Amino acid sequence: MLSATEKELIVQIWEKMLPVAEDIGSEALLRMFTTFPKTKTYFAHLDISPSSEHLRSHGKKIVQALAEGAKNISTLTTTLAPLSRFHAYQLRIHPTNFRLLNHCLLVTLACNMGENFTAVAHAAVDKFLSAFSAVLSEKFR
Ligand code: HNI
Repeated sequence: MLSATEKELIVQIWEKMLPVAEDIGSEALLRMFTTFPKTKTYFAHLDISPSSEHLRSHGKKIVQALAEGAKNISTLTTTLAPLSRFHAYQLRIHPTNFRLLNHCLLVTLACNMGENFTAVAHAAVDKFLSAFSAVLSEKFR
């Protein structure tokens, strides 16, 4: 579980990412599509080419959702309930895919935060993304 220090760090990191949400989110998605091409099947209805409007706007939504979740870590299950139902029932996203995006989000943060992406930040973000994804994928059957 996240310590109080880790929770504070998570909020700071995602607040810092908000002004560049499109860049961070789209880079993580592009990494996911390139490294794990099967994930593209869920986005067949969108133009996910590098720097496309769809890719950038979707990437922004992901970072904004994470930043919002970071501020409400103790109530993720309730705040994310609509998004969880959407991913499980409408989109039918298999839970394994969340680990793939989480990995790409970590790599993207590491590339963009440089020395500020310390081992402590790495561990805190990894725990947060795991908790976030567990809620998004828990309703999948
Ligand atoms: Ni996800 C839509 C956030 C993981 C495929 N996703 C969203 C939306 C948000 C979001 C926010 C927009 C909802 C809306 O418009 O009401 N997704 C997140 C977050 C994570 C995540 C925060 C994990 C950290 N999504 C995934 C994964 C996949 C995925 C792992 C598939 C590999 N998401 C989608 C698809 C959509 C989507 C597909 C719909 C896109 C569209 O606009 O049609």
